[in-house]
Amino acid sequence: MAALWGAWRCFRSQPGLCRIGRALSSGKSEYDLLVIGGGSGGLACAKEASQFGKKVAVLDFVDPSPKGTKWGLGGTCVNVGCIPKKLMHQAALLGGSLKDAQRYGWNISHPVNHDWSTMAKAVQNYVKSLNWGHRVQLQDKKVKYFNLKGRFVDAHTICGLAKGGKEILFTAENIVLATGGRPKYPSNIAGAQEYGITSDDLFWLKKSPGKTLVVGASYVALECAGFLTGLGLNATVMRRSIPLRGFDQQMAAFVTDYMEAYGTRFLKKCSPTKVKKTEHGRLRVTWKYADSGKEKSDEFDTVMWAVGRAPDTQTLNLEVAGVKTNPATGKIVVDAREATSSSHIYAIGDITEGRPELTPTAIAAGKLLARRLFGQCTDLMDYDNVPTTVFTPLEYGCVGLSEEEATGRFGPDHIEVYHAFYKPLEFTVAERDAAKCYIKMVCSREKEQRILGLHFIGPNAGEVIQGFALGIRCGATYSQLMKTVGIHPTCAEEVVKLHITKRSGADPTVTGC
Ligand code: FAD
Ligand code: NA7
Repeated sequence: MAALWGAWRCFRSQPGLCRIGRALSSGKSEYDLLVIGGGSGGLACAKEASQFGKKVAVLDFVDPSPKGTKWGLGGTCVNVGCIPKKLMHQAALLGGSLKDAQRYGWNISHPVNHDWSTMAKAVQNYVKSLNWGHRVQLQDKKVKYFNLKGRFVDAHTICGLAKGGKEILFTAENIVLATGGRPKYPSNIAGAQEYGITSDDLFWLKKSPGKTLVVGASYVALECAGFLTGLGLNATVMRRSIPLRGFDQQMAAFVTDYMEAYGTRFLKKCSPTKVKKTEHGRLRVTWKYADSGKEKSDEFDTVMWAVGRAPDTQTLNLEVAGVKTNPATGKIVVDAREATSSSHIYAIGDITEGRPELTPTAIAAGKLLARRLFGQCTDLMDYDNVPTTVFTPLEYGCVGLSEEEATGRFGPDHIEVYHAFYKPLEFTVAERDAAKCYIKMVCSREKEQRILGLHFIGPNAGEVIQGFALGIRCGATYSQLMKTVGIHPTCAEEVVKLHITKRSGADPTVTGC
């Protein structure tokens, strides 16, 4: 049997010839599970499936960015997302800590400079170690890894294309699509792709990006502009509408107000119209204001587009497998079991319609899917109350509904919003500005006041929100929270002390212990 399937696998030198092997596709599939995409979701699903003694393979392939940046196994989060982003955010925070340190008595000789190349090399080396770690884990768990770009030949057959053009055919009983997404470039702006970069490139730059324009205002844009500013670079955010669409807008305004007060320049209600290279090798960007129609321009060293991400579904040849996508987004339509319109083909993570684009949700969905497929498990992924954090200079963490969502869903008379402006103790001696350190908790107004959403701006926001997310998942109420003893002195204790309602109009500034 093994010999038969060895013969079945065709190894060819010309792309497109995979189709020839199709006649052999009767009989048992080679793999119990084949995963296309070795990122957060795909790797988690493959490793989990292998625990059930199943024969599992993962195909992962990274197309270089238009600027030629490429990376290894692990997907977006590891290579061009969460990990390098958080490390560069940390590098920026350390700059702030150096300033604080002097107030705390440390003698720091001046001038203090940041060296991009040193940081980038250290971050990139760490990412490479993670690439290696993923390969080792797959090997340990007996998951076969192929550095191939997958596409459907038919509903049970995948053709994997190697860098050099060679192809391998695979058959599988179950197929999981986890190919994630890639940053978009705007299509109608002259010079956008020729001269601009995206987050796929930023983290792999060997030299400092210098004066940078970041176009877009969602969390990728703000986080990147935030750490560039924190590293001492001149960073501008160009936004055409609201910041952090989808997040609580009062919190979003505090996040961007703080960034603006601490050095990030914001160009508002405008969009770029062209990018040109100057004779000195800089980039001249022209933009237009939506209200007045006036045009302005400025020179930058780097232009980074953070104008959204597109799911990597176009080259999968989904039609032959009967997998439906939403034509408006290109994302794969899945049901609560992550099943696509083709019953043995599943999709998880960023390529799926209507799911949060976050690593922990992709991982959890992948693991649960594997357990449902091969274990006795029937649990479905619950995408409600997923906590997240925006790693801007002043971090913003949240879980549950925004004030707007809660108001829209239940009506203003049926929700109670508790809030507080507080001062982190660390900020006092350091004489830091805490004007935007703010907590908001949205509760139902019924007797026990179930907590619907929690929003926190301040240091270590992710660490603060993570624990409360458990409470909210378990249906915590305001009265239970009030019985929770705080940990003193911390920022998180301010959550369990919230007592001023927005409705009261009282000053929510915390004074004293
Ligand atoms: P991915 O991790 O993108 O993996 C998909 C893999 O499939 C890639 O390796 C891709 O090259 C490969 N592939 C694509 N097509 C094929 C094919 N045809 N054949 C074989 N392989 C293929 N999330 C958080 O939770 N926290 C954060 O702080 C955070 N920060 C982020 C910062 C940035 C700048 C970005 C861009 C994203 C961030 N995210 C964050 C989101 C997170 O990275 C994604 O939600 C997550 O990586 C999605 O996982 P996935 O498995 O769906 O896909
Ligand atoms: P998002 O979340 O889709 O946001 C895109 C941002 O870019 C948003 O602020 C848009 O403004 C703006 N945008 C979109 N097109 C343009 C053009 N043409 N010109 C100017 N501004 C534009 O994308 P991200 O890449 O930041 O993040 C995607 C996901 O990746 C995110 O959920 C993370 O999980 C990781 P708008 O609000 O539409 O006016």
